[in-house]
Amino acid sequence: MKILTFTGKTPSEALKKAKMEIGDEGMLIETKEIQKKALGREALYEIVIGIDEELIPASYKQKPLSKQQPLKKESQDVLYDISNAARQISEISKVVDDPLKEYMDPVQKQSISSSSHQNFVEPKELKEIKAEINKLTDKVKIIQNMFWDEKAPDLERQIPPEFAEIYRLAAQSGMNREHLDMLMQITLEHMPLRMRENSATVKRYFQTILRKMVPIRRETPVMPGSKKVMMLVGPTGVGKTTSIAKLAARYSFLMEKKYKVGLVVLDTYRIGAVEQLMQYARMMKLGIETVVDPPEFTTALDSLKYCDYILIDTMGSSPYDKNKIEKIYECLNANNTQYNIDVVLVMPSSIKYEDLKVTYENFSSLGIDTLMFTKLDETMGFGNIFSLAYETKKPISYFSVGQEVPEDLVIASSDFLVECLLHGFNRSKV
Ligand SMILES: Nc1nc2c(ncn2[C@@H]2O[C@H](COP(=O)(O)OP(=O)(O)OP(=O)(O)O)[C@@H](O)[C@H]2O)c(=O)[nH]1
Ligand SMILES: [Mg+2]
Repeated sequence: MKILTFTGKTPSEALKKAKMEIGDEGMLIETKEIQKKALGREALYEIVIGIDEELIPASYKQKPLSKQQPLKKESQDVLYDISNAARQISEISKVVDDPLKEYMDPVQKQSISSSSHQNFVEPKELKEIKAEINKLTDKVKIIQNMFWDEKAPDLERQIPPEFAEIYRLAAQSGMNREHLDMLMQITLEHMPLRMRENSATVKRYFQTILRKMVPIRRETPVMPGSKKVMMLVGPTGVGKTTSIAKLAARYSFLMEKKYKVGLVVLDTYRIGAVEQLMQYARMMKLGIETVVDPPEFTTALDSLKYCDYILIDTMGSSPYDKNKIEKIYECLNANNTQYNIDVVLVMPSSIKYEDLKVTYENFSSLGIDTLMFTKLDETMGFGNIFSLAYETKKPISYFSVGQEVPEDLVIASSDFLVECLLHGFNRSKV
């Protein structure tokens, strides 16, 4: 393989030069800023391309080595943890032929590979017409996106038109700007040259990166002889009690194995709150314990020791109400059983990223294990959810997508979240 370098005022300008000189066959290895923009001086970027020697067009004349830009060792102002990103990208590069293939079931994969082996040869003219139509469709999209009048961040000036659609979709999803720019930077730098041609392949690549970056806690059924204890905490009215009822129904009736489920209510200040869960417990014939003071917490857990799952409902607290959060903390502290309690922070997806972050910080003294997002049916943008999980590195365990018990509960998956983020919530895809 031959290593060639090209320079330009932006990475996309350098890329255009590369395409003009050596066509589309090269593989982008590195992009770096070799000269910072300063007063009266343009920035200068260098891209490094690897290409098989026999694919270099005869018309291409390589500059003598002395005239090429020196390769700098370190790149300044690194936006993100590059080693981490590179590891993820190298995983992604294994699936770049068709990033979606990774998520297909074996039957789908089989049918794709067997159909590709069939001897069907498309007539050349038809292929050309299809390619022209694809190019035209893409150009229309690019023109549409040029009318998008969002205030341009610095990075946007360097974004090639084919990336504009995905950038607009992600920006409108409520994703934190820094996260979006970082994701875009990774996509720009690591995407194989020949995938940059049209916005559909750019979108697929970006989706793959997003999927890899969402932390998800997979649901693992409780092992025989052990127990799962989950406590749902969060602001008032976010859907904790409703979610407990959905989870209780799921574990006791809806999984392959039927588990024994018990409920504990810490919310004893409001009669209504206890009554709400009591009704569900009666309907599903579940054991239920109420706790007024922290010392009763251990007794309540002990009396449900015959259960496989114990679900604990708590009083809703404003994220600023330190007293109520403190009360929950005292109960957790008073736990004298050997059970490990999974603390699930429940938050509505309908609030913006900054508010989710404040909520998370105020509840973090409870030692949050996973995140659960509710009311996905009441919002349009899902970038806030992605950003919170990405920023806090706390995995998402469940989504609640409506008021119906038990059906409006979704086991978290990165596929589902990325689909919501880019195309909105669609009940038929649940
Ligand atoms: N649209 C929609 N409504 C929901 C969802 N989850 C819960 N709700 C509704 O939100 C309201 C509050 O739900 P609760 O489960 O009582 O909320 P909570 O967090 O227990 O409230 P407090 O105990 O008062 O803190 C109810 O009307 C629920 O039906 C959801 O995913 N989507
Ligand atoms: Mg409640």
